[in-house]
Amino acid sequence: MPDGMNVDYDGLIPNNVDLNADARVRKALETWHPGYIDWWKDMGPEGFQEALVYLRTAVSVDPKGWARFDYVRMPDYKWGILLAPKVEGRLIGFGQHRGEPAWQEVPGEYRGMLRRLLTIQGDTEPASVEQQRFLGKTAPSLYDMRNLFQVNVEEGRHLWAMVYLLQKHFGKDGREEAEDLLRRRSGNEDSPRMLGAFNEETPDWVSFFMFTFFTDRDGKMQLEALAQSGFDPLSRTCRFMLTEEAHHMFVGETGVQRVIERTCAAMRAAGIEDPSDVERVRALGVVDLPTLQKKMNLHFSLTLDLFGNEVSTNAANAYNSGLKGRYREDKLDDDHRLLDSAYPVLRCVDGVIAEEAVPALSALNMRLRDDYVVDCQGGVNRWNKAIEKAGVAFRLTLPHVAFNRKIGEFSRIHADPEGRVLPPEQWAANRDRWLPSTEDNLYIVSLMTPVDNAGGYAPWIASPKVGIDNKPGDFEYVKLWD
Ligand code: BYC
Ligand code: FE
Ligand code: FE
Repeated sequence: MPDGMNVDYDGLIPNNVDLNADARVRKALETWHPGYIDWWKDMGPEGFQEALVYLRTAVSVDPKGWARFDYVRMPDYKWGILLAPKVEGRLIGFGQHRGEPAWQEVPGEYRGMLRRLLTIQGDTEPASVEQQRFLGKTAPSLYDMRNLFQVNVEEGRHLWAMVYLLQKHFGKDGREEAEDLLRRRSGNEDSPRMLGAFNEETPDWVSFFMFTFFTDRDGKMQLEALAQSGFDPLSRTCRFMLTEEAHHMFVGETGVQRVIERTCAAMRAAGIEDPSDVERVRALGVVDLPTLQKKMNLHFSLTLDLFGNEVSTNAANAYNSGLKGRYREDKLDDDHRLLDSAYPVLRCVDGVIAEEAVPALSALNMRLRDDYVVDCQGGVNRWNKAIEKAGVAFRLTLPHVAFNRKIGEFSRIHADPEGRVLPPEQWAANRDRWLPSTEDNLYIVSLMTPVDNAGGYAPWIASPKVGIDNKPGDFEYVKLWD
């Protein structure tokens, strides 16, 4: 069997990294474990720690059969450390070390940079669990509740994945970072999570679906870039995380799709032709499409901030050193060094947005963001197909990248969703047309009454086409009392 295919599933920490033979790291992880469980009980899904949830657990890294479905109490979930199998003879694919054997240990000169990347990646995982911790109480069905908890436990596992790398490869510094990952809290004034979007609230299920569509997709892009890493343990870790990430985006995309289906069906049944007749649509108890667009504008723009500055020496250094590649670097056809090439970047000079060619190395955040926007657009097109199929005259559109930004070129200006630069008064006067207003949010929150009978769905969302693990429609995905 190739290295990494054997999973020790029965110990305290299931793993395929032979923890039994590594007493130092094993001890560090076992020492960290109780703090993690305390964090999970404190900051994980509120009110459901005793419920039996029909969860998928990773028990192998074989692409065809790694999942086991069973009822589990979340604190008993087996958070394992699973790396994709080692590829023998793997070479570094880009940057100044291109062609050298991939590193199994951290190169001394890159310690700081790598530790920072692992810490930022690790920080987002528990942050999202914290942001979503109250949503169980308003789940529109047991199916959706189960999907929420599945996402939550897997984000917990992603934290384990980064903590393993920190503790294995960074000694005392790594153990301190691992402690800090349990100490910071989403939205906390004194010790917030590291990146902006992870300190925002996820107050309702429409936000949850938008978050898993847009923000988990940033996770996918960043993990894809790190999966290219010349530091082989990071690459292998990210490759396995990506198999889980696919489900998170499925939850987001199908969640929004089901909202759309329900809204369009209700409009048709009531004979409402005009999607912008918000008052009449809301009287039906469904999510009007203009508000869905505003939620999308919010989550898309918040997530764009996670790509950092358009022009970044951090990104250039991470690439040049072979630590963080481009999206699907191994499928690209160029010199993989980027010393002489340029890349077009949208910049804002004297209040005018225009394209400018900059050295490709410093434009890597921008490039990853561009790839991200293309990936988002695919999902939006599928949503629009559903609207079209229902015969409703409305289209969802991604706002311009300059809209509502807090990081980078556009953080200094205001722009409308079409990318026109606006004076501050005009932005203020129109903000509520483009982003959810207090009233919009109150309306959405008013829809969030829980439905917890097996097979039942809240009236604002359609039922899914297929069950999880092919279960029938009335399957009890969460046993609240037993
Ligand atoms: N908020 O040179 P720049 C996921 C800071 S999501 C606050 O442009 P760089 C998930 C930056 O730190 C994926 N600060 O930065 C999804 C830097 O500060 P210092 C998470 C920000 O490094 C859903 C300074 O500004 N993974 O997995 O090129 C659920 C200069 O900026 C922000 C990663 O992000 C911000 N948004 O780019 C669960 C991968 N943006 O050092 C999970 C690892 C920038 O000068 N991270 N700053 O004090 C990275 O690759 C990069 O750090 C970033 C930033 C892309 C985030
Ligand atoms: Fe994650
Ligand atoms: Fe995720």
